[in-house]
Amino acid sequence: MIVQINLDRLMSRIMELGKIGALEKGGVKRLALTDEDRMGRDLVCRWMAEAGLTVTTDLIGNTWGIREGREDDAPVIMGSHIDSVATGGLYDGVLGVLAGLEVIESLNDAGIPTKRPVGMAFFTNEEGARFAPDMMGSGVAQKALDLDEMLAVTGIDGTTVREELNRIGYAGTAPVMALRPHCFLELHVEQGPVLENENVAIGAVTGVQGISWTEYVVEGRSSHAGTTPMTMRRDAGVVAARIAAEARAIADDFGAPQVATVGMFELSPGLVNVVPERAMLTVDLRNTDDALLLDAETRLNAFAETVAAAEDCTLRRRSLARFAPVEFDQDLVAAVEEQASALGHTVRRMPSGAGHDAQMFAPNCPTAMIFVPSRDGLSHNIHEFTAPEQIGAGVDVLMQVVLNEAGTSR
Ligand code: HGY
Ligand code: MN
Ligand code: MN
Repeated sequence: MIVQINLDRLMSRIMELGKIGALEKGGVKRLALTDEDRMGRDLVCRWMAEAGLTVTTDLIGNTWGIREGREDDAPVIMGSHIDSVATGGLYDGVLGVLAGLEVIESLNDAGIPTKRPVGMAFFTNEEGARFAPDMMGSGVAQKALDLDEMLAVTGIDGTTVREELNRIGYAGTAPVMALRPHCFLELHVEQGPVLENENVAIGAVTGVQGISWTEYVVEGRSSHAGTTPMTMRRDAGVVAARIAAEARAIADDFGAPQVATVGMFELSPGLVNVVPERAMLTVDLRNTDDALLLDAETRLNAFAETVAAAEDCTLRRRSLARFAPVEFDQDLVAAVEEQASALGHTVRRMPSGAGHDAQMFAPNCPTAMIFVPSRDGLSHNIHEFTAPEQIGAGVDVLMQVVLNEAGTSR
């Protein structure tokens, strides 16, 4: 059975949601639990209610809507996130949430009942940019992360998750693990260059690589840039710079798929003529192989200790996120592949370089993801773009997998 989606409706909603937190030169800034996040949540909840869904919010703000099925059974759930990074695009996360809503509305339009209930969801703080770790809401919802610990997390602006969740009015009442899907499906932009480079329409995602986020704080002594002999310096900035260079050296030495990113780098007092007394940097290491990821972490931490001691500085290290690689359900991955081919789309299997809410559901229910291409492989960038026809192909595949999993009965 082929059910037509309304691509215009989906695209206009993506654009409308993109107006919330819109940046001057394009893209969005909708950091988790900010007013922009609240406004985005309110808009999507309005659309969910208009679609006749029963909407529920849990203790960490995850929100889902369910369309009843003929049988009161575990639902097929589609979902992703609507929070963004500070230089976010219009599609990261949003596509998976609104495509889920579009699948449901298209089923409504076509008057097609399903055996199983079908639902869609958005999860709190997938990005982890304001409050680490990432995939926080889905991690709590699937018991990979502890609710109280996450509510107590202090963000980069000094507020806590609990304070901000209450402030925006999305501290719900549904308990952890209230959402128990029959299976979980996430449509997402690839955010990398593979599909575009190979001119492939659909990615049948096999799993997600391991993720390690570490914050290093180096403390030395401020002193005069001109009068302090090099032998007397305790320069926290130099230590941080060496750690950052070593992170890149590890990625170069290990080779793909190892990646390393220094995303935050702060010096104090941060003045031209003062040797820095304090430095903070974050390092994001990822690899599809957990043993190699551990090697990378071990090498970097040992290096950091050595260079800090050599500069007579102290070093504090804090893990902000650590998720092992995840494999998706082989049958569901195969279903994505088969449905894409049956619809005439080119498709290839591939791992995800980015973290996703789906990885939190994978241990608890059959889970798979569908990728569509990202222009120039760009994401976490205001120029993130995927063409409507590429999005349409992804939603068509999502629809077919959902119909398969939910079962239809006239
Ligand atoms: O960091 C990630 O991979 C995701 O965007 N949260
Ligand atoms: Mn995302
Ligand atoms: Mn992202």
